[in-house]
This record gives sequence, structure tokens and C-alpha cells, in this order.
Amino acid sequence: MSRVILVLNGPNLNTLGQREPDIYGRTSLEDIKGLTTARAKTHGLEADFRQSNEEGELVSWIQGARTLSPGGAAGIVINAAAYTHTSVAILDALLSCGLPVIEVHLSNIYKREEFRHHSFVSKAATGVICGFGAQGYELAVDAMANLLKAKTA
Ligand code: CA2
Repeated sequence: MSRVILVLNGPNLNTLGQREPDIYGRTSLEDIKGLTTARAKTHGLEADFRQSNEEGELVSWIQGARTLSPGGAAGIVINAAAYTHTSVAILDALLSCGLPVIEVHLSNIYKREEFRHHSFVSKAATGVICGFGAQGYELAVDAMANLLKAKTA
């Protein structure tokens, strides 16, 4: 089985650490990439960490996950950011990708505005981690490693 986890990040997360630190913390996305990659390594996994501000690009990456070079991705961790609450296109791509999906959010979306309480992504996810800041990505990698272990056992 592939040892690659595709870690996808949606719009505006590239500016993380620069604004609204009370909500999103001071850690940059580059820092989170480092934490995620290191955590994946402890499980013998590789994190393919990406960010896009474009919905279509995220959809294309999800569509390509199974055929990702060299052996395809084993699972997807996704923080779709604002597209979480709006994108049927991302939901449809996740539903048809045939891979385990874990949804992650830095903030606790249920403590925030009502419009953030609904997630399209959740309908395709095995589980959701939110409210733990950057640590949520490490927790998501741990959870994915367990899912993949259970699959091969
Ligand atoms: O908590 C999360 O991880 C979110 O996915 C972040 C999204 C938000 O729309 C979701 O409701 C919850 C926003 C990402 C915006 O990123 C920023 C980066 C720096 C400063 C402000 C926002």
C-alpha cells in the first residue's frame, strides 16, 4: 500500500500566522507543513502537503490522489478552509476518490459563527478534528496512520 498522505489546504491558509492570531494562532502554514511531515515520518508515512486558493485546483488534486506518482495516495487530510462551508464540488470529489478522508480545522468551527457550523466535507470524512490549532494536523496524521494500519491488518 502507498505510504503517501495527501494533505490539502484551502484558501487564505497561506497567510496563516500573519492575521487573527487569537483565532488561528501564530504558526505559519510552512511551520504546519514541517510538523505534519515530521509526524508522518514517525509512522513511516510521507506527507504531500499542498495549499491552493482555488476550488478547482483542490478538486483536481483530489481527483488525482489515487494516481499520484509513484504509487497513489493512501488517504487525504483536508482543511478546505472557507470551501468547507460552501463547496459541493469538493464534497463530490472526496466522495468519489475512494480514499479515507480526515477533515481538520485549526479553530473550533462550532464555537464560531453559525455559517461555519455546517461542513460539506464532513459528509465524506471518516472523522473531524477541530479546535486544536496546528496540533490538529498531527492528530489527523496519527488518526490516518491508525486507519491505514487497520485496513492492512
Ligand atoms: O479553522 C480553520 O482551520 C478554518 O478552516 C479556517 C478557515 C475558515 O473559513 C474555516 O471556517 C475554519 C479560514 C482560513 C483563513 O485563514 C486565515 C489565515 C490568516 C489569518 C486569517 C485567516
